[in-house]
Amino acid sequence: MSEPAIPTPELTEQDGSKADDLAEILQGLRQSPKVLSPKFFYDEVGSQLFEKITELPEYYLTRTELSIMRKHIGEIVNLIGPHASLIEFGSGSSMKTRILLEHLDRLAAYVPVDISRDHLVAAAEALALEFPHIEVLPVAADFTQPFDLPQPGVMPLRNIVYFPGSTIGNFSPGAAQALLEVMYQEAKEGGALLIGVDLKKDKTILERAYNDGAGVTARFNLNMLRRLNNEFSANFDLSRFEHRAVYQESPGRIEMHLVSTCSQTVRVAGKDFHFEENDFIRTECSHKYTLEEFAEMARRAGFVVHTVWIDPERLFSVQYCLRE
Ligand code: SAH
Ligand code: AVI
Repeated sequence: MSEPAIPTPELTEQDGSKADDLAEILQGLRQSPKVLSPKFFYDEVGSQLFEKITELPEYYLTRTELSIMRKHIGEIVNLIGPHASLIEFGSGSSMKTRILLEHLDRLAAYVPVDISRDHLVAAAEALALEFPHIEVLPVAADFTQPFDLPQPGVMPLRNIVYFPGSTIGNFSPGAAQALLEVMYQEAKEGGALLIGVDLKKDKTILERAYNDGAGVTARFNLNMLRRLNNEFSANFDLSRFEHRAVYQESPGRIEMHLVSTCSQTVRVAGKDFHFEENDFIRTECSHKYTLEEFAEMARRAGFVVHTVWIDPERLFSVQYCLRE
C-alpha cells in the first residue's frame, strides 16, 4: 500500500509593497553616510550566500550556537514543555530548528516567518517531508511590519518565539527593543522567547568573522547592489565597490560597508546618487551584547531572562526569556 501524500505547507503571505521598498532605498541613499537595510540582502541568491557564510571557519556564530543547542537540548525541551507552537522569526533554512523539531514533545505547530519567500517555501516543504507529524505553517512577511500569524489546527498550550542566529543584532538597540515587544505580544500569556545573542569579544575575532578569506561575505554584501540593479532599476557597477567590515568598540557593533573605489554617479529608479572615492553605503550593523546589556533590553520589552547557556569560550549565548 502506498504512503498517504504529505500536503504542501500552505503559505501565508503578507505582501510588502515594492513602492515602499523603493521609497526606503531612496531615502537611505539620500542620507550621509548612505544606508541600506540588511533586509535587502535576502533574495534567493542572498539567502544561499548566507548559508555559505554559516559554514565558514571564521564565522564562529552558527557552529557555536548549534553546539550550545545540542549540549542543552534536554533542558530546553523541559522548559518549553509539550504541545507548544514554535514561531520562528527570520527562519532562513530552519537548520538550527531541526534540533528543536526532533526533540520537542508533541509540537502543536511550527510557524517559520521570513522575508525571503522562495527560500522559505523550499525550507517549509523539506520540513513537512522530514517531520510529517508536525503542522508547518510558513509566513512570508517583513517581521518589522505588522503581520498576521496563521492559526494551527491544534490549540497550542503555549507560544514559543524562536529567534536564533543573533539576527537581533542586525537592529539598532531601539529597533531591537521594538521587535522584542512584538515578540512579547506574539508569545501571549504563558509564552516565552528562545533567542541566540552574540556576545562582545575581541575585535580580531569579530573582524575575521565578517572578512572571511574566501570572500563569501564580500559576495553577500555586493549581492545587495546586484539586487538593486535587477529589481529597482539601478545601475551599480559592482566592480567599483568593495566590501569592508569594521568593529566599532562603542557601541559594540560590526558595520558592513560597500566602499566606492572611485568618484562615480549611480542611478536608482531615475534618481542620481553621487559617490566620491571612499564614500560608502552602510549595509548592515551587527550589534554584540554583554549579558547585562541584553537582559536590560529584554526587561524593557517585558521579558525576564530565565536561563542563559554559553559555550566554554564565551563567544555566544542562547537565552530563554519568560514574559514577566
Ligand atoms: N535563523 C537563521 C537565519 C539567519 S539569517 C540562522 O540562525 O542561521 C537572517 C534571516 O532573517 C534570513 O533568512 C532573512 O531572510 C531573514 N530576515 C532578515 N530581515 C527580515 C525581516 N525584516 N523580516 C523577515 N525576515 C527577515
Ligand atoms: C543574519 N545575521 C545575524 C548575520 C550577522 O552575523 O549579523 C548576517 C551576516 N552578515 C555578514 N555575515 C553574516
